[in-house]
Amino acid sequence: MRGSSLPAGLLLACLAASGVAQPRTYIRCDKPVTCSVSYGDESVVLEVQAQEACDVQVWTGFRPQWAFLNGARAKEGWSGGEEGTVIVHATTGNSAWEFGRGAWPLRGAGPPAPVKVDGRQRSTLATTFSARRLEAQGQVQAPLGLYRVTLIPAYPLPAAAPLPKLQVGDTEVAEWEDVLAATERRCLQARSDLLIADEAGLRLTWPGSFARSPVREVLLQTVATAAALATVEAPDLNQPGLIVIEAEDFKREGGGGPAEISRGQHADQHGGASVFSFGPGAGHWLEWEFQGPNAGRYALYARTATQEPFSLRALMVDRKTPFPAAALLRFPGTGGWARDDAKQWVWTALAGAGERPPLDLTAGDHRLRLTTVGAAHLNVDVLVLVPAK
Ligand SMILES: [Ca+2]
Repeated sequence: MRGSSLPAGLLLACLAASGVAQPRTYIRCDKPVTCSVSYGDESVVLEVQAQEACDVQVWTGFRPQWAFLNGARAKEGWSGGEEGTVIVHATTGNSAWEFGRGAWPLRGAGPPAPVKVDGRQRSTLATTFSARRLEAQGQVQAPLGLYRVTLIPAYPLPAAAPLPKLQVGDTEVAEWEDVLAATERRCLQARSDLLIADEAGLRLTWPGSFARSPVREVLLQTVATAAALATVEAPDLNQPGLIVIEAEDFKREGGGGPAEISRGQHADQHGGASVFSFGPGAGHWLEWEFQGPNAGRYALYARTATQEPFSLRALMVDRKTPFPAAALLRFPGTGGWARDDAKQWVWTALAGAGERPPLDLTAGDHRLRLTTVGAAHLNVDVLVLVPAK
């Protein structure tokens, strides 16, 4: 429960707090003073702004077993008052008091939190504890890729405990899934995988007052690394059995946009048009439909252009990731947007080359989707499915 900030003056505060049946005197002082009080489960924080030395009586509801003044242990400067209250001997100026019971809470620098990437410790987060939260900060280096982020608590978390927020680069994780780790220890897993581009700052904020650090370790597990797609020769679009999907004929889009269709504003467009403004927002997706006349294995090629150093997309076929590397395809920078220079269009093989197997397709209707990962535009002219040898 958070109390109110009270104005200076002779102060007799009777706050009807939520969940408390009877109005109660929370703070009392016989001198002009400004106070605020907030209540945790086992602790009370009192902030005082006094124009002259005075005694402030505050309701705690328990006899304190420990006290902090401005973040340092305070054995003096306070005494027990009437039952369930404490009297603070406030000096002139600002002071922040904290009273609690149970184990002494951590304050100031605490034990660092290890960060592991695929099982190996790569860095630590420097932790600082205050009356209201744990904050931990650091950097981690990891190859450009998508990572699953898991927070392993140091001890079982009470069901009602507030959950942490973790900032990884520019992305904040505030939604966690409660999962059972291999060690049978319950842990928190970010609901969506995060992109890390070589190096990212990590910042963990966990509300609460802690007697010991709740963080055992932060785990990053590689979901997909972004191997660059090599440019390839243009496929022969006249060969039999090819399925040509014009990018501009996408059937659906979501997660951002809208994508724009260029009809003649770009160089050498196949089918007379191409897509631009695909991205830049993460999550923007385009979906195409096509018919596989024959069941079989197909390589997938794309003709794209981007002035960015690279542009990342996830590929899905029939709403599924066809192979792990499809979760992060790294389209190469082509030196421009191909507005005037047709050489800025390049072909890459999204499936059926390198570590990326061909797509196994049945005869009939299929959906193909590209989703923006990160934040870089990609111009797309045409996608082609070529029967794999
Ligand atoms: Ca086209």
